[in-house]
Amino acid sequence: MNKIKIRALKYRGIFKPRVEQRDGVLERQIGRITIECIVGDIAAQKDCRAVVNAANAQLLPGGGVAGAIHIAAGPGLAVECRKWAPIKPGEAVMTSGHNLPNQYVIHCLGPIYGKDKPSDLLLANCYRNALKIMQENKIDSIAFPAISTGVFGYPKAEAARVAFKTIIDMVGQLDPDKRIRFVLHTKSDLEIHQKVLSELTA
Ligand code: AR6
Repeated sequence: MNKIKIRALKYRGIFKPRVEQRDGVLERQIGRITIECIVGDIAAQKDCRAVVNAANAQLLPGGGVAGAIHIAAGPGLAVECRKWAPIKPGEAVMTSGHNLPNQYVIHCLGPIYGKDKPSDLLLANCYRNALKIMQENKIDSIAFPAISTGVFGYPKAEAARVAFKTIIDMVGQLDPDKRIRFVLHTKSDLEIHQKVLSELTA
């Protein structure tokens, strides 16, 4: 959603960003959708119905997020993943959460920055497809990691901009009262995401 569209929605009273900042957590309300940014472990989000995996194409255990999720979920997750693999950059598929505290895992394959092109569109597809799955399955809360910003090398601020823009664009297609959380690995990643989200919704 571009600035003119946001201004028009603000004028019509649909888009009223409400900002709350507490204990380093940014919470932003867009319509009746809440976006939160926190520092934490993606595999320990007890209060989210679904958690997103920054997967590899084969949906196998890996490093980073994929390592944390598969370790916490147990071996049953890799077995269930076999029926969906391989997936392409930008795609998302859903499995159950196994031993994770979440009912579902949504696996997204982010683009390798500079190799899978156009990287921004492929990254946006990850967020769009994950939110479509969220909507279709009436999932009320979801936790995302910063897809592609680790091993896949996507610059963090650029990736955050793509992620938040995609979500803001989709707000009108989502049922109300959904909670979308970004779980960042470090305080500096949190600060980058907070800055970008604030700029996009100022
Ligand atoms: N919780 C939250 N964020 C994390 C965690 C965690 N436990 N661990 C890392 N991050 P990455 P990608 C951050 O590499 O770039 C895997 O090996 C990390 O600092 O997990 O999409 C897969 O098998 C970074 O900001 O995902 C794939 O082959 C972000 O999460 C490949 O890496 C994503 O880092 C996927 O690469």
